[in-house]
Amino acid sequence: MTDADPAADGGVAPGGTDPAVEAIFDAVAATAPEIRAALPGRRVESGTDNPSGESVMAGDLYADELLGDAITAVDGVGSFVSEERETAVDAGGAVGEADGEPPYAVAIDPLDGSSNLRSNNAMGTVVGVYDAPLPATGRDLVAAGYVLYGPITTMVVADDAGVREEVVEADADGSVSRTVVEDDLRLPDDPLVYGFGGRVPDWPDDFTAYAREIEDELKLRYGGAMVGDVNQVLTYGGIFAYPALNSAPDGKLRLSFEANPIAYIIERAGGAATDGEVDILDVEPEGVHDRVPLYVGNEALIERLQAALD
Ligand code: AHM
Ligand code: MG
Repeated sequence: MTDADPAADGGVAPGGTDPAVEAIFDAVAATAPEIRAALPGRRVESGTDNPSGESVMAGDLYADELLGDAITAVDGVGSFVSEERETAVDAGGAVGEADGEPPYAVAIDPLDGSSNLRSNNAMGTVVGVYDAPLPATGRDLVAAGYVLYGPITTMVVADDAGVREEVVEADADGSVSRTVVEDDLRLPDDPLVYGFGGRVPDWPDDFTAYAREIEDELKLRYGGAMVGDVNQVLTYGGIFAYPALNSAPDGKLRLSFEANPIAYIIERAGGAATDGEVDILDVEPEGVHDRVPLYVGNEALIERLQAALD
């Protein structure tokens, strides 16, 4: 396990987080160096499709198995769902019996941006901890986070107490340490960067008109992995979107595994998140693999976007 395991000694995690929630992020952090080390040999397609109909890379499968084992072993996890799995794994508990109390339902995107495996660019793991059976709205999140496999492995964790960034490192003795490097992440007031997914001819006209304005004001930062691109926005301020497309009105990203956790993090950091009409956290899901357009960033930029799409 990790050096920082508040559940082990009964202590309270930074920010007063529930020890069960902290144990979930301990499990995610403990897995990260192993996932990272396994990537060089897993840059090929696995030959299978996921429930969203997308080709699964060998790295996706490996990360999914490792994280599934680690998260379902945590006391306080009642259910586990993954972008790569059709159905939920029952981890031994009825989720949602009391607000803000375990057992929790944990939703993950094991390797976000895995098409970047071949080109060796950033990727991540996205985690949402819900206190209601899934599918649920983002209002049922009690915490969310992501690991960013960049030049440095970092983990961003958000809960009621705020948003913090940690460096995750494998130590020589095989343990994994979490070192808080930012304990109160806030979006900077003056936004600097933007990143929009999808092909421009596939953008609806109203979004294109908004994008033309933003291109004049901010600098483009788009790397093809939501986690990497959102981390740019969290660091420098700005807006990330995977918009509704003419060919895909619900966009590409998945509500439970991607949009909700990212919206929760950005909102806790002082920003805003919308599907173009309502706050992402209020979007009512029909199924756990639902897709949703996602626009996140500084509040003023999201307000302008919503006005542009009205
Ligand atoms: P994935 O989880 O299957 O990798 O898909 C999600 C990724 C996001 O990280 C990224 O924002 C988007 O898909 C990129 O899509 P595209 O390749 O269409 O630009
Ligand atoms: Mg993804």
